[in-house]
Amino acid sequence: MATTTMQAEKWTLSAIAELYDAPLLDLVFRAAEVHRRYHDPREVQLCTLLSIKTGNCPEDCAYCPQSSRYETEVDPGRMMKTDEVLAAAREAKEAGSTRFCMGAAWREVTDGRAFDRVLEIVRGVRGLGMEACCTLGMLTEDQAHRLAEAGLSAYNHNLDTSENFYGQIITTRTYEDRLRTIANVSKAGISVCCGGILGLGESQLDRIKLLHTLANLDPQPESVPINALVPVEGTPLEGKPALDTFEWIRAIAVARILLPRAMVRLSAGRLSIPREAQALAFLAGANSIFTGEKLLTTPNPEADFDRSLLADLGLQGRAPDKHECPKDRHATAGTGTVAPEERVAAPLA
Ligand code: SAM
Ligand code: DTB
Ligand code: SF4
Repeated sequence: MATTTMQAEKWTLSAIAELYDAPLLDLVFRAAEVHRRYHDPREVQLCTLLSIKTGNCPEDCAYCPQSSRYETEVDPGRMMKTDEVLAAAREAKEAGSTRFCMGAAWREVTDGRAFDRVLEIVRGVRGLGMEACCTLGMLTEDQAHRLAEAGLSAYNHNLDTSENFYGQIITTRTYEDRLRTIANVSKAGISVCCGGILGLGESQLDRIKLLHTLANLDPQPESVPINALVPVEGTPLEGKPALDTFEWIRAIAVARILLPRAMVRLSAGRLSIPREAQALAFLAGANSIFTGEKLLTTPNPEADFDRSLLADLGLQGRAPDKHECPKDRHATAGTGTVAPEERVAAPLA
């Protein structure tokens, strides 16, 4: 495993396993306490995803409908034009999103026209006053610096699962490759968005190990997307049984306790999770959702569902001028979250 991004162990595997195995409601209660200490519990950040280059990806990620190795209904497309992307970003902003996340089905970024266009798009999204996040595959240090110069707020690159289980899901790149890109993003001063997927067929220990790796990254990711597998026809994981919703809540609660300052984002899979379970996820410390009818290629809850969910729970979308993303903080000094205590929460007694 790459050592550059690992810090002296802050959380041991056994302490995390103890947390993970606690009675569910004790765990949620503890996570809610941490959440309220570090964040405004009424606030949920709304994010919008856009696939700026869809399909034909050479990688073999077993969950992904965009891999060229699987026959799925995804229609591969050319890279979107800058104006088209910025029009979508404007629309997302009008619908209340404060973070615009752009995905490209690439193994890695290649220097040249496509990357130059990404830089132009990033400048455009930042010019709209939104946080800009990209997920473009592997990045070199130089490419990360160029994205930082263009004003990129955050880069999403997930570890997806434990190092042990990783080889059963992806064979075309290694965990080490993933960690190297994350280190390059950090070194360039861009916020790291790094999380995983639950429901791939991994064990509970794999989930604990993933959370252990995330918690001990140095610096810790500022954003942690928790995806529940969306099983897509044609992919090797099409028949996977649905994830147990309480396992989803457990992972969210543990992520909140281990990474108290991070935004914990409910990402893929919300469409098949009942609203009451989503409410419990907010109590357990989730504080961001992806809105809009589509994620990258798969469907997402409708705007009305999300509007009434937040209204019924007394939650509000984050205000457009409030920048929590550390990279963007200088833009609105004085709008920080509830003053956090420096100490890291201790494991459950
Ligand atoms: N190609 C880039 C990469 O892999 O880094 C970016 C795009 S990729 C779609 C971003 C993340 O979406 C993946 O790391 C994975 O966690 C998540 N994802 C993709 N397909 C999914 C699915 N069917 N269900 C749940 N999450 C999924
Ligand atoms: C992340 O962890 N989840 C988002 C975002 N980062 C890029 C993507 C979810 C994709 C779900 C499958 C699809 O819609 O293609
Ligand atoms: Fe390609 Fe990313 Fe999908 Fe893997 S997850 S197949 S790298 S688009």
